[in-house]
Amino acid sequence: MSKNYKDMWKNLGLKLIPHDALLEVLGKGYEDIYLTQNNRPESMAYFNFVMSEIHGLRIKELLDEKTAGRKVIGSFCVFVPEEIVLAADATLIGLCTGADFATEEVDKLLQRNTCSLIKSAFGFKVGKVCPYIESANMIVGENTCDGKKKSYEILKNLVPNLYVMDLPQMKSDEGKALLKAEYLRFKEAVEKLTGISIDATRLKKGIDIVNNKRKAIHRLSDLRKADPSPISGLDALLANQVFFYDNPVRFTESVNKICDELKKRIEKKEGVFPKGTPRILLSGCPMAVPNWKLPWIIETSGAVIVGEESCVGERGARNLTDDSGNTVDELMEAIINRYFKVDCAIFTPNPDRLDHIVEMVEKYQANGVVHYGLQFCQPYLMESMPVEKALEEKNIPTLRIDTDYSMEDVGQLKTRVEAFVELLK
Ligand code: BJ8
Repeated sequence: MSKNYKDMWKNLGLKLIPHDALLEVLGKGYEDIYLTQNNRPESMAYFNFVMSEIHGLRIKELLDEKTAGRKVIGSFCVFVPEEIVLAADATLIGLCTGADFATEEVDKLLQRNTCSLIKSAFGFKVGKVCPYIESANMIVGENTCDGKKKSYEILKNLVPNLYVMDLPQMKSDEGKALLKAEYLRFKEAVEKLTGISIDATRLKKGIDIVNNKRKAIHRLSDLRKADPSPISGLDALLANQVFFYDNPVRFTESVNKICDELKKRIEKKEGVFPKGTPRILLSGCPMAVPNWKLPWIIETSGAVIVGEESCVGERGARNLTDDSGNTVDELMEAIINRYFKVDCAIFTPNPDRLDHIVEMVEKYQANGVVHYGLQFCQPYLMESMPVEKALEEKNIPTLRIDTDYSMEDVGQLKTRVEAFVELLK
């Protein structure tokens, strides 16, 4: 970290000793997993910097924005529309959900059989180690899976500013009407929070910024079709993770810079792994920073990840918002249409997700799929069996992994992944 931020963290109410311990573990994990990779694109240096400053400079920037009158909104889900937040000159950030913390205290609040992602959000809050949640003027919870939905009833006692967004469970006309009503209610809440009335010009600008960010990620994904792959799955995942934290305009520029470098690498037939390395599509639950366990196991077992069918990946970033409307109503309609296509496993039935997985296997020329389900995540674990069956009927080898954030099962997972990679060879 470039500066000493202890006063800033203290003022945010963080507990400095556990926070220092967290940063040390995070830094060490990053060093061991990321900095030991061979042939990384040089432009990934930007992401090394972002990670080294994730609790430092980025938080300072958010606090400076707040001093200048902007509001910060935290979220746990890709259904929270960033376009609306930006239209009100506010900033949207993803909240920390990628590591275990304060587990004993969390066990006093949540059932043991709650997924790691939800437990992590609580751990960072009760452990007082997340500067993002402490900086947020509003925290948006969403009624997606039962675990999240019910946990917000508990979280509202721990934070002063929880806003709960209801979400549909079916892709029906009624479902879409519910999403519309909720997005209009959210727009009003954001206007109230910021004191800014969102007009068509503002909304168009918000759409433009988010679309550009998505276009950069689409470009990155497209370059991963090459064999040899010009970037590791770990690095591409990192870019998808930072998508939720960074200043959106700066992020877009940085990803486009990586893409320029990758284009040159492809022309020179340069890659991170040799040509012909087995190619894997990762599918399932989202992986938030610093959840790198499974990708790291895969890429140290002789395979390369070429795509993520995940909310931290293509499920979250695909589809642009149509910006051709000229009124707030038309643009809001476009936002609703775009988000209604997100095929999260909370929807029933959810055939689009399976089609998307198959489409991604073909597009990125994957040799097999690793389905990642977090233990106790009913929606994705329930879907994993039909997904595996359908893929195998198409002769696409599939490995189902159920895991959590602990490192206890690394040896066992490595053995299973290595056997799967051998099969792909
Ligand atoms: S749109 S995937 S970001 S809800 S892992 S908490 S589902 S029990 S995260 Fe998600 Fe939005 Fe859907 Fe995407 Fe529940 Fe499963 Fe835990 Fe999960």
